[in-house]
Amino acid sequence: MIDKPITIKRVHARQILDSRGNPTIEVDVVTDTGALGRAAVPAGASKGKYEAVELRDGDLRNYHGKSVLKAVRNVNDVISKKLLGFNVLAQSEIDRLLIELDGTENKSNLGANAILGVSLASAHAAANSLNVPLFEYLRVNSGKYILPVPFMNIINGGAHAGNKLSIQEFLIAPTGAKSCSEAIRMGSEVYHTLKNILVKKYGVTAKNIGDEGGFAPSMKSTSEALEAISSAIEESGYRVAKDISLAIDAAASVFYENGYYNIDGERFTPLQMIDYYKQLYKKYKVISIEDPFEENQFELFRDLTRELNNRVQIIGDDLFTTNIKRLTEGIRVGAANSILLKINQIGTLTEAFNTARKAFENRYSVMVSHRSGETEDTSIADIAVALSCGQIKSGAPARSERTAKYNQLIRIEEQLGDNSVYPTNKIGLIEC
Ligand code: 2PG
Ligand code: MG
Repeated sequence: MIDKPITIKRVHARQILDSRGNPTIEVDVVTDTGALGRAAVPAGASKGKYEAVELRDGDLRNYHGKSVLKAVRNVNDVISKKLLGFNVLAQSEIDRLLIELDGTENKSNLGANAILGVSLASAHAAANSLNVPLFEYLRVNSGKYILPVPFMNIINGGAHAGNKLSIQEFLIAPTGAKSCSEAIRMGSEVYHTLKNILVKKYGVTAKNIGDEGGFAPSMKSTSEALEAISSAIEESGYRVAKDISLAIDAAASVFYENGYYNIDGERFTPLQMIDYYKQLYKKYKVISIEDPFEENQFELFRDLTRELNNRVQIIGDDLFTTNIKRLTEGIRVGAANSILLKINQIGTLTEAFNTARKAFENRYSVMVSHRSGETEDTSIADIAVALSCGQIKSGAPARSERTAKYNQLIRIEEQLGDNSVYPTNKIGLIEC
């Protein structure tokens, strides 16, 4: 379809702030036709051990050691020289060049943050130069687009909040909605009802929120959080598990220590943890469980997936870190049945898309995800639509860095009209 290359004329990085007020990198790529692509890179708090390296300067006089000026220089002095004149439409070649230039397995040389900024800004520049939306430029299938079910994180715990909840994220997924925008409306209604419930029970400080916009009340247990959310769903006029499903991200590496899981003041063996999750399914119909175990315990992920008989989506986040090698190992073992896709865990768009393809081929579902440190960049909304993976998590339906992605989905849905479907009553490969 495209015969004439459009070349890269300028690549420029700068340091900006993310949603936690920490520095991060933003990259501009400009083509010879004058198209601009811009991308900003997010950052995690509960990072997986196997993620590609996010380069930070470590100079304590500069943003408490968190500045990313070296990554910025790597783009402006090293990467940009190689990319000038390159065909912006050749995404996989751009990404290959970035990987080769870095030369390490974990992108520790140039920094995965520098590399992702360029990779993603190039895709934006390409899409803009062709005058098509990013989701169309990156799409992997033909036919109608599948819009994602939004998984909204409305109670924050773990590394994202200052309360005693061990589980990091309590999410709602409006599976009974008929469209993405209706799902967002349902989620927002429940969020506000939840606020009232929490304030009544825990006092006005329960309005305080965590890193992803969810409330961070001084709760002490998982069941307390799930009860409050279930009440909020019902008080908003919806049915738990029918209209709106519950989900969690345990981020269990954070509370794992020497063979035990320290959860909500108790000390559980791995077998007790399996039982614990089975109870959550039984009692609250939790439909999706992310990182139920520590990031090296493939066998436990396998056991839980089997025990729940694939009725629950078991997602590997820190387990897989969007890395095709780790996903391949998971597939071999039968660990989990779903993967969280975070482009900055691996560093280039091409690698992340290859990982997603590998998942689809092996009947693993894919959920595209934000990070706890975000920016106004909305690329993940387009990426979820481009992959037609049917699921996204972008935090609460509140705070601009979170709602920016949901708002972009509303726009995309409007733009696509009949050319898209919302997967009503479906979470990845699971009917619900
Ligand atoms: C997660 C993410 C995003 P972080 O664990 O799934 O919600 O958190 O970005 O802190 O790793
Ligand atoms: Mg996670």
